Amino acid sequence: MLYEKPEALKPPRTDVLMMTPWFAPIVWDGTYNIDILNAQFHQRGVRVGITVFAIKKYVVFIKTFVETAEKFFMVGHDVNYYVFTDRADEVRQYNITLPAGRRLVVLEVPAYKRWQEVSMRRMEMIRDYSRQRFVNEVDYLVCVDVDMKFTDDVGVEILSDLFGTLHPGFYGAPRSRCTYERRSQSEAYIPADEGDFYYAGGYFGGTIEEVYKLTNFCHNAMMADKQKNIEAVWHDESYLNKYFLYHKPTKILSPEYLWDNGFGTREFLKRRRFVAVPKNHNAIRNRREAGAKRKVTEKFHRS
Ligand code: 4GW
Ligand code: MN
Repeated sequence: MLYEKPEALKPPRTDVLMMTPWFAPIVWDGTYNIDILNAQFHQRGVRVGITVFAIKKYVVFIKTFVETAEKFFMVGHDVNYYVFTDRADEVRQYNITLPAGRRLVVLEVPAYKRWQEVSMRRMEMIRDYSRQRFVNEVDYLVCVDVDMKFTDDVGVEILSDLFGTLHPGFYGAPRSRCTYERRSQSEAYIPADEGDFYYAGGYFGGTIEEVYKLTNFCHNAMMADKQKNIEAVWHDESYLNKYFLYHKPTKILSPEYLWDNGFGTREFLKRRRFVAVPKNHNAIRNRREAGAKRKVTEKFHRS
């Protein structure tokens, strides 16, 4: 394999942080050589699982999600799509044919009534299936939102023991602007003078072992809060941020991996790999809950 020699005195990017103070790489375009990484991961015969939840009306997102993933996600590697849904028949109707080495697995799960719970219970379900099933089938899990589409390559450069993603609304924010849970009664509490980055709830992953530990922590913390009649301000995302503060990720994905075109363009953003699909709030979301959810939509624009 031929490629340019890395230069110890010439960093490939000087406009962005490429490494955390705990030596976890931050993945930006131009900082890695995908050919080297593909060779390494192929040699190990890596198997990747990607989990998404399509509960209630969110089944409409599955088709675009899978179709665009087939173009851009882990091309050339073995991939299992794990689709958690309460509408298995509708998911199976899409009847997408996948090439060898790639499978779509439909997992039937209950639909919780409150949207906050639909979002938060993802942690419990990923935890339970990690122990029962994923551990036997894949090496890494990538856990993402479904209201998204792939528009550029997402490959093995994202894989690591434990990875999180910089939230596209907060990559440059000081601690005071990060929307961590600030009430000390909550298990998700982060004091004002702590916090590394603000991580997105809609994109994390790692080995099955590490994802198990993460989801188990988050679910248990949510249950403890439920007993105390408190729910963290940004739901599963708040508990995830708490976990990552004290269990530092071994790799961090830049906002290239989780973008919303509502933000326009940025000079540092060389690629947009995975972008939000605009939602018609009244049609897609539970009408009665739509008002409450408006708050969450603002999350993308709250900085
Ligand atoms: C308000 O009525 C709702 S419904 C807010 C979220 C809802 C929802 C979310 C749902 O009805 N079904 C569902 O499967 N989800 C899953 O949770 C889906 O995978 C979605 O991507 C994830 C997080 O919700 P979201 O994408 O709406 O959250 P944001 O606005 O932060 O991207
Ligand atoms: Mn989403």
